[in-house]
Amino acid sequence: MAAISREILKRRGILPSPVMATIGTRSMASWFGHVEPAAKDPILGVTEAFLADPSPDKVNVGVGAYRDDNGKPVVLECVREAERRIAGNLNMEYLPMGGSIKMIEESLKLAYGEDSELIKEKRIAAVQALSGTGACRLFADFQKRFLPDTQIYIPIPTWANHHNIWRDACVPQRTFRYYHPETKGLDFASMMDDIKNAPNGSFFLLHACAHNPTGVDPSEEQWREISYQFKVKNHFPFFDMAYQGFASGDPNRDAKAIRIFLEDGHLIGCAQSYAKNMGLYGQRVGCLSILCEDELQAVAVKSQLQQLARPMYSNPPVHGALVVSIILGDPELKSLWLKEVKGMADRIIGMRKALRENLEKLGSPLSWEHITNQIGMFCYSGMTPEQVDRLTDEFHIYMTRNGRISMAGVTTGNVGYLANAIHEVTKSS
Ligand code: KET
Repeated sequence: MAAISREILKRRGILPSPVMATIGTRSMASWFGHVEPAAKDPILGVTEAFLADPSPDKVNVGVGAYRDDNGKPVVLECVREAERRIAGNLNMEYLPMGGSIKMIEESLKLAYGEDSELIKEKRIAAVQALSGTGACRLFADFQKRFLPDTQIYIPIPTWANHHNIWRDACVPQRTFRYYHPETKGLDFASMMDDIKNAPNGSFFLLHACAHNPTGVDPSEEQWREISYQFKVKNHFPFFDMAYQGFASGDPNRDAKAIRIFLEDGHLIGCAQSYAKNMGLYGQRVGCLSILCEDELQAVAVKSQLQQLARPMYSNPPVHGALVVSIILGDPELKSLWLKEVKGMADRIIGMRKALRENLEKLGSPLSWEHITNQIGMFCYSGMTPEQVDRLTDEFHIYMTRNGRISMAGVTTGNVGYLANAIHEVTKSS
């Protein structure tokens, strides 16, 4: 009886009220009997599988987390120094609902430009967010609450979690074309068509730089054309900027797409994350900003963002915000940070060259030019899910099934092994 009603309810998509189940002589309510295990996360699930593998040869190029050339996680020197300054000196009281004012100020300078008039005019509503994910989610919730009839256009492909974020915020999703599998580059013409064909006033999710997973970004000229077309269509651009500094090694240059849109007078939204560029992954520190028409509007929007945060997590965590504001607020620490970001970006660029060279030396019949053409943390290799499965099963190499290689996990020590394995699974394709 319990099994039948559970089945029916499941088919109708209704959650069952407690179902009576009999265990031995006891009768008890089964509150959670209908809960099926969730599908594994396509990115974080890879780390779980990697950790469970006892092989000494194993390599993790799944999650986008930077490693040094010994394959070890990195804490930046500027972060260590900021932590020394925090320890024993600063209190850990609640931050305001919108987070650290200082951290927000510094974040806006990074995204909108050191001397931005928009900052001076106080036109930007901004709150500290739970890293990039939290910033996207807060924006999606804001969109649902205040623009309930809008949809979000998401590039294909994109970071898998974008789909989850806007789904859970109950914002309908549409897609736009972005990547060309044959050229392994940007499908600019199709992207422009989709932008033109979307209803006027649509919301678009754009990766500000270092597109994940493809490593393919529009050129400056193409961004200008995109911005122009957004103007014509009155679309709203929401920039996810999770990799500022990781594309070129220079955070200012990596903000170019945003600056082009600002020059053209758009209102924009922007999610910033310090996970990658400051290595603050687990600290969950980021910023959501929305550029408004004037200060009055910005005050209202910020108050509503805070209102969204309050019942969810009340206020954001303090430690990462202190680290970020100390680093960005101190000219010496800031220049150390800039040097360290550049160092990370350069090591990745070096590994791109090494991986490509190794594959070419092995006599691979395929072209691997895209490894060095793509930028940011990832190489979208073009390998099929079956080839990736073989890499994992036969070589203990862990990566997402879409063929994405996190170049941040490639080292001088493992690049030869990785190239050899890739060659083995692709040479007959
Ligand atoms: N946006 C993009 C495009 C992105 O790749 C990530 C993380 C985030 C936002 C969120 O990062 P956060 O840690 O919330 O600031 N991407 C890597 C990690 C993950 O999947 O969570 C990844 O793609 O491996």
